[in-house]
Amino acid sequence: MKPKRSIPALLAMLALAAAFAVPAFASTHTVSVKDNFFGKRTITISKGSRIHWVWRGRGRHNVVVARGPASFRSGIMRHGSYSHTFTRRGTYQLVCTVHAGMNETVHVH
Ligand SMILES: [Cu+2]
Repeated sequence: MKPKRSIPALLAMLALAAAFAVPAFASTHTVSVKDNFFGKRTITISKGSRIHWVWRGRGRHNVVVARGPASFRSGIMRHGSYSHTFTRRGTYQLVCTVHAGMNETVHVH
């Protein structure tokens, strides 16, 4: 019979594993959509991570891939949120098609 590890020892091992693994962990990042800019102009995330855009302005905006390894597009909205999970590495140039110059760069590594 294998010896049982104590709970504290297991937790310590998990904490150690997490400390090393965190940069590669998929996670969710929230970005505000405001008038007329994205709350984060540049964001770097891990492959498999999700960005959750939350509309916090008064105007109508959308989130659209202008250039990138994959394309997606939210509706043009005044309220609400939109999410996308990035499953391909690379650089995504995102724009709001309603407002010239309203853009965001996402680096997925
Ligand atoms: Cu806009």
